[in-house]
Amino acid sequence: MSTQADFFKGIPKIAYMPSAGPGDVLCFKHYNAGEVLMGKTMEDWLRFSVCFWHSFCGTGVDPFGYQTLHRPWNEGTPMEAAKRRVRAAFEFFTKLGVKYYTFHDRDMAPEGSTLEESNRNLDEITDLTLQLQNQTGIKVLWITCNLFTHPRYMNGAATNPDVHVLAYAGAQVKKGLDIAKKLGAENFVFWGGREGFHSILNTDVGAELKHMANFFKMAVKYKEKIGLNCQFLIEPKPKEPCKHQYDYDAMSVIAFLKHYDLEKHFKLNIEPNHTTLAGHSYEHDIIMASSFGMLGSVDANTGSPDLGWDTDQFPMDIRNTTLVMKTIIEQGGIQPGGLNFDAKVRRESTNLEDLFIAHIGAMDAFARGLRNAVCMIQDGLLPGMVKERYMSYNCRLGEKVEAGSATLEDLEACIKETGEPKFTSGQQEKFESIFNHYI
Ligand code: XLS
Ligand code: NI
Ligand code: NI
Repeated sequence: MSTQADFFKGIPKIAYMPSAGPGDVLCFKHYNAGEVLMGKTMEDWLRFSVCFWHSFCGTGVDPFGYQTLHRPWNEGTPMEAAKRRVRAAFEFFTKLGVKYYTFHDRDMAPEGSTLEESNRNLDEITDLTLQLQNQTGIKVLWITCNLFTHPRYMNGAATNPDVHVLAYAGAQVKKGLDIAKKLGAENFVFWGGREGFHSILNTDVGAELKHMANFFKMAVKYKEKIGLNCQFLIEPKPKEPCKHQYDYDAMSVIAFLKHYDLEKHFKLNIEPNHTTLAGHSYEHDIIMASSFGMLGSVDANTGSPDLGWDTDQFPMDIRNTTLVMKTIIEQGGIQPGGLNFDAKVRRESTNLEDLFIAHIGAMDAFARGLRNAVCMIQDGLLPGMVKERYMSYNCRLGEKVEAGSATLEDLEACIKETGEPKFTSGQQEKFESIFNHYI
């Protein structure tokens, strides 16, 4: 259906062409939306989403250089440009064949000089997005509030030492939740942009953590009050912009949520580029969050392991996508979350076409990851080998350990009876060689 925009002239609706050659980059060679694998369509396993901020607001500015990406939609007054951006975005989503998008309140509509003006801007722009959503069937995967760009947030939002700043953040989140309801967002993300500290000398960490927890409780309360039916997500990140951010990684966030009795209201939105910044391997937080039943969504991107910051590159590495999809399949899917491309084309990738090529390449990388993981799971070889490693638990003592009813006396009795445990190879290289067969 037409979205009445024509910013991407000459780019057709992207089709699945499995036998296309290596130079054909404007088609999918692996992603076949309607194809069913293990009982679900590829589209439902992957639930791709395009992010608004990088792809439609990004200009290529970096700390060392000016704008390199001159987009035809960033023209006119701030409100005119906002409307053009929305139209360009819906044309892009439609041509790409992606059903979801994500945005921050402030990249959808410009901040005004008062809260009321910002809210009016957001109302006006989201009237247009709602209309385009209804026309195209494209939906909001998640909304988030930008609580880090405006100078008022320089010392944090919910963890700011000044309660007036916390209040401003709360007012902004209240409106964000109203907009989430208006647009039928399936999730709502909190990324703690400046929730953290640079120096312990000027920071009351205990107080800040409590303020942040109570801030989240207010959000839960308001969500319930307005009958907003969406999943709350926290996105961990260890550093940048703060030296130390409270939501360091999956385990820190899970511990925080459990400590403050918030865990039933939240899941995690894991961004692998943040995971690697925390010093873990790409798939680490995906598996940690999933193991606690807390993997809610993924910001599908990648960094450069040799760089210490969040480069938000498009994920193109098949090993990584295979490991992520393996976990997603094992937990039965990622709905109502999805794979959101919190990724930006390089500032040197200046063609409009590069925006399509980047998304198509990443979608194909995840489609391959999905196909690989399906083969791996259906073959049963690797899962069988893992199962075998834990076979010793199939005995009375093992069952008691699993059930939490064993005692130290039971363990001692077992060793007195059976003696020294025998050596068992972990066979890591065997596992790695077999894994390589599937990718
Ligand atoms: C920044 C984060 C951010 C969140 C949304 O590093 O990834 O983009 O996803 O605020
Ligand atoms: Ni992100
Ligand atoms: Ni990020």
